[in-house]
Amino acid sequence: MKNILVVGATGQIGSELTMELRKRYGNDHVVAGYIPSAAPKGVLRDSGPSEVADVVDPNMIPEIVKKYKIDAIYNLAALLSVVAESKPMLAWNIGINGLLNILETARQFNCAVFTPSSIGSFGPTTPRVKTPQDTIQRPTTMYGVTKVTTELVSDYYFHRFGVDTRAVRFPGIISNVTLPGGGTTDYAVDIYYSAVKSEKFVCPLKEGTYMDMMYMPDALNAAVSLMEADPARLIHRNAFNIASMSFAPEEIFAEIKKNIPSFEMDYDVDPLKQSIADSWPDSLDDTCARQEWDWKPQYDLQSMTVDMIEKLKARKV
Ligand code: AKB
Repeated sequence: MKNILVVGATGQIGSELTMELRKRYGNDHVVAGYIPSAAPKGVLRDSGPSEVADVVDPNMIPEIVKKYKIDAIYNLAALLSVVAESKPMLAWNIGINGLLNILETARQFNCAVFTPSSIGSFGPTTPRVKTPQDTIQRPTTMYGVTKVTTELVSDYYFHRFGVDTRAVRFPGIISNVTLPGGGTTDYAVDIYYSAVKSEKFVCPLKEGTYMDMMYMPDALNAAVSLMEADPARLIHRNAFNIASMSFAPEEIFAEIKKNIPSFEMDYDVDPLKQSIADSWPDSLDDTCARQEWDWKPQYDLQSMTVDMIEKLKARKV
């Protein structure tokens, strides 16, 4: 990868991924693509080039790719699971029509493409615990439908046209920089902000709701390591299960309480979020990622919690 375009560069993952890529490949080699309602600010804006890059406009992506001689695209444009349920047509348009614009550009200009899938690509008939890499994918949300389609279309472009598409299935991502918005796993970020602000946290999911989660540094490392991996070793492409921790609300609460003993939590279950969470696996089996490109996470619930609290306190959120 020499010149990289990040589409969705101001979102939760995009904002940190763009900075990580600039660190690894040089500031001028990583273009932050954004939509006008979410323009980059601060260090993200000042540290390298940025361009309006709306995936649903078929002309914009090829123009940027030509201008900057892009050879790899990280496509992070998507609506998250909860908001996609209220705007299913928009979720499809951004997730799939946008993806096709990216893949067609990649085919024309010979770019590699990373478009993440998610634990949301699974559904209630998927084996729930240690979900295998290759298994039933019949999601019941529009988000999940777009993610399964993303996996299929990305594999299609690889097999049919030789486009170097690769992806992981992200769990809930926990970060101390940019807040997520409209996801089912967002509570696992919000809970840290409440704890650090000495507020009682009201959890929208009930006790015993297990989902896979991951700390942002591991998520960024997964995306970049997979894109750097030796293609000869890849049996799978779109998309790899990755995992580092799985917990229920009472477990993350207990871990935070070890660090902030006065912290309190209540439950007020949101029926939509709960039904989405109930349709997703409790934990994924990431053996294939470990075997095919040496995936290995660094953080568990305990070390992530210490770091999150330290970083949020330092930022005086
Ligand atoms: C969501 O909750 O929608 C996302 C995801 C797990 O893909 N964080």
